[in-house]
Amino acid sequence: MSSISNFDPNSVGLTANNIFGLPFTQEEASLVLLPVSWEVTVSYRPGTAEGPERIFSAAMQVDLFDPDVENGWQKGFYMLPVDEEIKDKGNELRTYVEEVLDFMVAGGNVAEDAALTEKMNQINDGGQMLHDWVYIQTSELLKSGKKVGLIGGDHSTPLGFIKALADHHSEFGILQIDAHADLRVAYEGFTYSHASIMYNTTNLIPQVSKLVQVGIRDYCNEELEIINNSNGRIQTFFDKNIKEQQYEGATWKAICTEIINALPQKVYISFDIDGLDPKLCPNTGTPVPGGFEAEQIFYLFKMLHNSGRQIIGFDLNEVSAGGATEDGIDAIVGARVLFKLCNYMVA
Ligand SMILES: [Mn+2]
Repeated sequence: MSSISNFDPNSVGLTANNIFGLPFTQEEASLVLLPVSWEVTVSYRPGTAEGPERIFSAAMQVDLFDPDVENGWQKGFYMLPVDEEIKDKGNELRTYVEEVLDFMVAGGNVAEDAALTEKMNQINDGGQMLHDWVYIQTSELLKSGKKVGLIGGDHSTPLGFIKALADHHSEFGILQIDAHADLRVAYEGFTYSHASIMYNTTNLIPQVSKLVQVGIRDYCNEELEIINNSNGRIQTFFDKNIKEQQYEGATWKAICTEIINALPQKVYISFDIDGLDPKLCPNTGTPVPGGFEAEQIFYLFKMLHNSGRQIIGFDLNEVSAGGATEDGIDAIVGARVLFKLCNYMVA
């Protein structure tokens, strides 16, 4: 351990250090974070490609004492640098998506326009390229014995990571915190849309034996049918039902128990920041009223950990740069969510 011996956890976060101001190198860290600055298919408001860098910056202010997981940081967390080539490619394809969407909302049929059809193909090829890139990056990290977390970008980014985990775990569940079901089939014609991540995951990765969705409050008929026809593989705890149970006296603890009981022993957490109340993520791509306080989800994580379940990986996505200020509330909340996820991952 090079710099850990003279590291003072009570001091300010040194900018020369890595995430949370920690002094670990990639080799020393037990948990490595892969940033994926990609938001090609974001439908409404861009900004989440800057998420990893803004979270990194805001994470310097996070205090290292966590009463739930004391000294988790001592296991070593390290965030890889943002891959600028991937980011540039994403930004280029993003302009194509804007063209396609402008054409579509004006009533145009992309299939009848040769130039836009070509761009559509390039967008979908780009999604496949990203999926393969994430798979390779995370596979290498897992093979080198690291625990891995992924920071988006939009919600399309973790597909390759979940596929890499499926090479190591024959059966696991996904705990998805989200305002949206993300079960659309090629939303807006984009195979690897952020709104299709859980459709793609459950469709392409049979090792995912269970998908437990929490906080869902914006979804369409097609998605509801997929849930209802999944033979229990997809179990959704809708925001409305959770709130109504609480209005009628159910405790959050009882609801968390129900959520956790729906999950198998091994759990992957997919955390879309828009699952929280939009006051905590006002600049995210598609904010929806309702959702949770951050500490409600931290309590769910605590109960998940106490249940003896193993967290095998996580992603945090859709955290936006959030306007002109250096670190908006979006990134400040994102950094704290990330710290909890890291701590429970190594606990
Ligand atoms: Mn989502």
